[in-house]
Amino acid sequence: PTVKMDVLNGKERVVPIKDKPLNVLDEGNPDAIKKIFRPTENPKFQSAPADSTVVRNTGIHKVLALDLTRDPRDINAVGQFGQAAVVPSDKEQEVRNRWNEGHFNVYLSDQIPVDRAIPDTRPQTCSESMVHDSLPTTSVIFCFVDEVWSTLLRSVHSVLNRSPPHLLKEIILVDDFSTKEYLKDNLDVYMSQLPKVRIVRLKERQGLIRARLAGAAIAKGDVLTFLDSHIECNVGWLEPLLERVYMDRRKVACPVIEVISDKDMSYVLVDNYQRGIFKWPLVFGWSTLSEDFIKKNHMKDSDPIRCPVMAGGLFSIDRKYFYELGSYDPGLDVWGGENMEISFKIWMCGGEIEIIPCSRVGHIFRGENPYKFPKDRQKTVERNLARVAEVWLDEYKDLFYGHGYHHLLDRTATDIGNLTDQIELRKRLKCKSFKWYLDNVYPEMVAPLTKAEGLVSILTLPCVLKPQSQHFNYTWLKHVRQKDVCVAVQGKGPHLVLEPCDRSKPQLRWLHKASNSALVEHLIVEQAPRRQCLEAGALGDSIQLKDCDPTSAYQKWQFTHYHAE
Ligand code: LR7
Ligand code: MN
Repeated sequence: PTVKMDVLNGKERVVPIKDKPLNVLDEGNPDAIKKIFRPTENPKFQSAPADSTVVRNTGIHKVLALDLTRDPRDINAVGQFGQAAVVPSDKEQEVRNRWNEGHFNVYLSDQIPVDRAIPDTRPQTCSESMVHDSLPTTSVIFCFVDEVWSTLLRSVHSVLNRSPPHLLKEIILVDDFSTKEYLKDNLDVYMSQLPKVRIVRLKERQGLIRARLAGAAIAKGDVLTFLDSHIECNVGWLEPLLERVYMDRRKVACPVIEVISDKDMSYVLVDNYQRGIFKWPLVFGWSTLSEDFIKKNHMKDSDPIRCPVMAGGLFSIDRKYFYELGSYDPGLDVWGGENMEISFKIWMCGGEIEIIPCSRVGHIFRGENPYKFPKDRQKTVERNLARVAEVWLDEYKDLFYGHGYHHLLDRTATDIGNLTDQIELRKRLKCKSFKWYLDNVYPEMVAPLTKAEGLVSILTLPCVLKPQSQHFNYTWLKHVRQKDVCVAVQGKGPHLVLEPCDRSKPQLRWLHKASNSALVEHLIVEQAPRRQCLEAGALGDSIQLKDCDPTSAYQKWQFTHYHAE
């Protein structure tokens, strides 16, 4: 018999369907695809009147605007049409009590129908865009750990309700060893009414990266589509993604990620022309294309946007291509950094990453991860990033370590694991250099290899611009460096030597610290038994390490030229 979970009490019981069933396409019915649905209309939003008629025999058609939530069961339901839901004043305490279950308004999420309608937020011009009749199929993969029940269901239903059934091969739910009871038998029972949904249970916590790999390993679709487990796919979201992959299998297509408010669960449309970028030390961010760029390239708001990096959670990739690229580095743990890894890998090894504005998916952005990290969160993410830096950044990895991650260079304190396979993979795929990536994919990125250029010498000598033997760079790793040698403290000092630069040795690191004015700066050994300063001698005498004396003119050092940071 058909069953449905009572969402509010879904953790406890399974109830027979009495009212109108959930909006689920009849997958056995080949005519279902011919039903024409118009996108949700909400006067608050500019709605693209996509024409969903399939133009037969031309090989192409306008994007199907299939939306089974167009005529929702309960138009007065909380949060219906993606509108802000209001918390009654006597429920505010409950909202607070339940917040940490998901780090968003779990109370409201549970009130909102799992198949609510949301506004069609696509740019107007999307109604004109055409896609091929013979698009590849996709497996949608959701990984989750302790996801909120109503949110997980809403994610799944949004895919079923707004994807052309012939393109949706399956939905794979990968349970990354959740601890919540309701995600066990109840989830099995609930999903058993949805023939396209498969559940994979991991036997121990793997983290989202290896969980995605477990989902991909059993996927049968031509294309893998990864999604976070607290999303709502918008009308027409799938075909534009598959179209890009179909046109070129090395294109990796991301939807525009819109915002589902963590506070009131409203669906908020985001600005156009955003692309994914990173800043040092490998921090993901969004950046709006400049008006000049848009004008120069005659861009429409529906045109694909090339992205130096992807956000990570939502994208479609040709399944075979994913494996040709070596999928993800399986040595990445739990959360973080995998979006950098796959982005650099895609671009440097011959692919492309695009945001497709006609494809839109809402995502609940949360202040904190609602699940536990098996090890320290900070250390896990740092370690992942160090793996990425070591494999992909070439000489630019100094910039990564130099922005607050010096401590990762001490490999006795941070074991980043074995990288042989990843380095081999990069060689085998004949991937381009990080310099190529910066020059060609992300030329706006400021990536100076040295922080400053100036004059310093182990002996105190009159300054001459040539020969180069007087030229030293103060680098991002805090080295005072000339080509491959660095200024180092010999033993406990006070004498200095030039040694081969070695990023792991603390005695090679100098703190160049501005004191009274921007021009006078001390060079202090950071990790000597005590902080000591570099002191010039009389002409011809050696430079030595001495106790710091803020008033001494002999301890003030100036680098004559700084690169912009
Ligand atoms: O151990 C874990 N096991 C899991 O299965 C940890 C997480 N997960 C699941 C989790 O339940 C969720 O469905 O993995 C998914 C992503 O985890 P989130 O939602 O906690 O991540 P996030 O949205 O905070 O972070 C973004 O960056 C991550 C870096 O590793 C991933 O790439 C996420 O997929 C990614 N999310 C997005 O790109 C959505 C837009 C956010 C932005 C910007
Ligand atoms: Mn997320």
